[in-house]
Amino acid sequence: MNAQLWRRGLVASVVAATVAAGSRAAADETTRLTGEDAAHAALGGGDTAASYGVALPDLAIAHRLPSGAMNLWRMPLSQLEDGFGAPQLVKNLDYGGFSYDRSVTVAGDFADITPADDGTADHIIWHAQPDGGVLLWAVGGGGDTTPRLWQDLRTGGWSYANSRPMLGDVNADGWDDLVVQHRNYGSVANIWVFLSDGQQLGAPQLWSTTARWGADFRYLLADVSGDGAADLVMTTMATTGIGPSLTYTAALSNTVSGFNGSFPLFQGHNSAGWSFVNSRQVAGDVTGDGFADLLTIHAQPNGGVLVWLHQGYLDAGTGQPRTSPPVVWQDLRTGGWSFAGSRQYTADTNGDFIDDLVTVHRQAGNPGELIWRHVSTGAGLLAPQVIADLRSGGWNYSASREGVAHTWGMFA
Ligand SMILES: [Ca+2]
Ligand SMILES: [Ca+2]
Ligand SMILES: [Ca+2]
Ligand SMILES: [Ca+2]
Repeated sequence: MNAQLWRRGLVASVVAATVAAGSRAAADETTRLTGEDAAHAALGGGDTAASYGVALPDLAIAHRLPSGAMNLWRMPLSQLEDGFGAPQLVKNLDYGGFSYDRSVTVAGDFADITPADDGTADHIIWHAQPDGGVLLWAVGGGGDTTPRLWQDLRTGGWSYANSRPMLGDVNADGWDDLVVQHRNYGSVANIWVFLSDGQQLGAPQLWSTTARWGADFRYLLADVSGDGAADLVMTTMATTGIGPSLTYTAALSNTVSGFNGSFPLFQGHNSAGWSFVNSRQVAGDVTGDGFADLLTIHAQPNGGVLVWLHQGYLDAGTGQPRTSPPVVWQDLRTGGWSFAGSRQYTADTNGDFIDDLVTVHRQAGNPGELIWRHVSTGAGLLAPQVIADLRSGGWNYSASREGVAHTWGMFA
């Protein structure tokens, strides 16, 4: 069963469960999935046994401490869960040389990192070493959040400065995999994949030797082909004045060993206002049809932001991934929205299997931040709603970074 059908199956079963119960499931009726649940492995593969699964995403936050070390936090992003919108401290890393500025943190659903892992966000810490290499640490959820050293990449040519870790489930087994863009030479980059086996990440595998490196290229992972495996989407800027100024191109995961092909998804001309520099990209299935959509978060000349939808689909003739012509999905040109002062993510915040937009926004005259959700109806975004007010309590927009871990639970 492909992801599209699988997702429809999920929606149908949950609607039935909701009707049977007479109301939307309450927070105490959901439990987290871990690898011990047979349903977990089925989530990525489309087994109908997982039809009671529900997204219980976490916003995972790394926050800089005055010492230069960091705290790791998680905040439930689904209204179905207890603690919705309330940050919880996962681990204080003010020891052992952990450095906020010398690391990148990536949150996901990588593995049951310890026997006590409860299925909440896993944090991968990609940490610079004095020799220029990298140590890869893993922090699970639950009662044991002591970092585990998973990989020693201080030799073998690994460079912290020339690498960028990302995540995506590239083999559709339900576990997130670590995907690292690593500069090879000049503007040429390799893509390395550390596959999860549900317990840890395996040795790096070379999945592409034709990726790019440099300030004109950005990558994200999203399943644009609808087979459940995350594909590699490249955002580029034209280097000539007359070319398109914002271009999206996909290479598709073959689910085993590589990203193949080069499928154009979007070309935006600078004469129409499209800008690589003045935009950022997030992906998610905000229309609920099983295909990842791309959202362009675009700064506006007079301030504010427009959110553009590029709806994903497969060309009926070729079977190749496409996106529909972009449409404005939300107009945030007024109301104080700032491109430079915000960061965007996607997550299903209300358990309807449609990804919603999440914005972390800086506040004028306050070091803290507000966290908003923009619930998708599948046909548009509802007015933004504050889900966490972090203007007090020591939160600092400029000294924190975050990501969404797409973790799962089930209806009891
Ligand atoms: Ca995987
Ligand atoms: Ca795919
Ligand atoms: Ca979609
Ligand atoms: Ca939703």
